Amino acid sequence: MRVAEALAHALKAHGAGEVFGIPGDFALPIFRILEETRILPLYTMSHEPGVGFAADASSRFRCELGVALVTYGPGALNLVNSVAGAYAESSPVVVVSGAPSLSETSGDLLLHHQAKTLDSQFRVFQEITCDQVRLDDPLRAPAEIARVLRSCREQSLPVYIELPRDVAVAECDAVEELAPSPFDSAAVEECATEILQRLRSAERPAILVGVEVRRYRTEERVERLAKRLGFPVATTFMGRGLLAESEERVIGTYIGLAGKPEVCELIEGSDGLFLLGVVFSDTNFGVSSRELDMRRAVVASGRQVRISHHVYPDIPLDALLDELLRLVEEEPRREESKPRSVVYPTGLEKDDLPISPMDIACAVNDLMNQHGSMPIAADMGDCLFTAMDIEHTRLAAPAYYAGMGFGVPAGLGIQAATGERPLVLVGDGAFQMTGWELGNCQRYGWDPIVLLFNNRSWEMLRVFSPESRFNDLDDWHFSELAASLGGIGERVATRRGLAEALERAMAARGRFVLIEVMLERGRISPTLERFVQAFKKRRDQRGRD
Ligand code: S1T
Ligand code: MG
Repeated sequence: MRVAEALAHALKAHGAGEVFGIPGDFALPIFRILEETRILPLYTMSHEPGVGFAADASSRFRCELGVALVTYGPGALNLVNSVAGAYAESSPVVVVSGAPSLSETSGDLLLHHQAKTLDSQFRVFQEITCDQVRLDDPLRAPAEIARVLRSCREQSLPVYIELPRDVAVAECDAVEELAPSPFDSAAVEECATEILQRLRSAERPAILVGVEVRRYRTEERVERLAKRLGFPVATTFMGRGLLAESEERVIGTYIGLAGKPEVCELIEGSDGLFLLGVVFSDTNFGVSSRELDMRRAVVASGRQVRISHHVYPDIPLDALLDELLRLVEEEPRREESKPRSVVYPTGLEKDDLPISPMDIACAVNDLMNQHGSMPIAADMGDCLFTAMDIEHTRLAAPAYYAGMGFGVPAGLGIQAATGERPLVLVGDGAFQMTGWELGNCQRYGWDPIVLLFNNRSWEMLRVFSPESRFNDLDDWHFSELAASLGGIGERVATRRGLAEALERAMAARGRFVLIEVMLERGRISPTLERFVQAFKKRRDQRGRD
């Protein structure tokens, strides 16, 4: 079999469900082989950042590898930001880049698409992936592919595969999947026992879950554990959407002072906090009112467990949860309390008043109560903070890396990966970056509902710098673009208009619906308001230190 074929089979065997990409001459053989063999469905998009975001969202939703296939040079380098975001937020994206043939690289001339040296691209990706390979020998290729794909899955981080165009069509053996990396089960047992002792001696134990819980497919196990122990669960900001399908065990999302006070109190007041799969970032923790009591906390993330002042290295999250469950399920069941979750707004007044971000959350809650929950992709901007008042449902968003442009292509990735119709939340600034990708919906029959928060502004920046005029944007009348991109567009400015447009959108299947929601500048969500206040307070505190 040809190397590109072996790679496609291996991607599929390791869990990839599809390939997103944009071709180029150095990648053409790989594209041709994919199209001809149909090993995995292939979706092309318009700009490589969108390819990366779609692959990232697919991996977040399916908890499997996402694949981005691009050409050498401008294609791959256009992907850098999306892959950096995937790295920051622990999303296992496989980057496959075409490359010049070995014979092409030996001449004196510079090759087209070459930046500084022929290795520049490899080195750039070394910085934002956990494992890399240049497949320049068909004999070694199967073992190298197996190694890199195992790293991607086990570390839940992006990897980079460079495939020269002549090697793509050379013959090689099939890829044999490697066995999982070994770990010490006695260490896992001791660690789990110690964790339970700690948590049980606490008066106010609580569990805080982060993205790794989903990446390692352990949501259901965490839910069982929390239920069995009777502990309340909150998600981090980045982990919003985790355990969305569990029976109301998640009480809400912890964002320090920016979040709901009851969640803040539960987490910051805990004397036995179990942080599971949590990434320590400023948006997750930077706005807390006081330090979390880390001396009494247990932190399981990045394949290690930290308890007070000691560390257990090499403890896979799934093995740890299996052991914890084995221990607690041996014991008699305890009376379990059901925590009360945050209450979300519903019952939007259908009047002619202007729309606030909170009204959008309310309208979406009404819609989902009526028609069932939808997966959500949110961009960076006030739309993400508004999502904190939308019922806890499956969500993909760049909550830590905070890169704009994720929302629309991520929505397409979700629909490709799950077949479900997604809801996309996006600001006008972010839509200017990647909104065009909606034009690809018609080819594949995708029909996301897009709620575009149009405040003609980079509003989130305005709150930090109210005096600046550079945050003003023009009114682009985005809804008028929808028809030429193959979708339906509506522009709404009243609460009645919004509720009715959403109902119409639900009824319209087969084409994307873009609802351009007009918002006055300065009208921001309560969560963003609190976030900004908390951030400013910390900044001022630091200034005094
Ligand atoms: N460029 C990219 C790719 N990502 C970013 N996060 C930024 C720049 C900086 C930035 C923000 S928030 C923001 C910018 C430009 C404004 C967003 O505007 P819009 O999408 O219209 O949403 P809203 O009006 O609700 O703010 C961050 C966080 O640094
Ligand atoms: Mg805006």
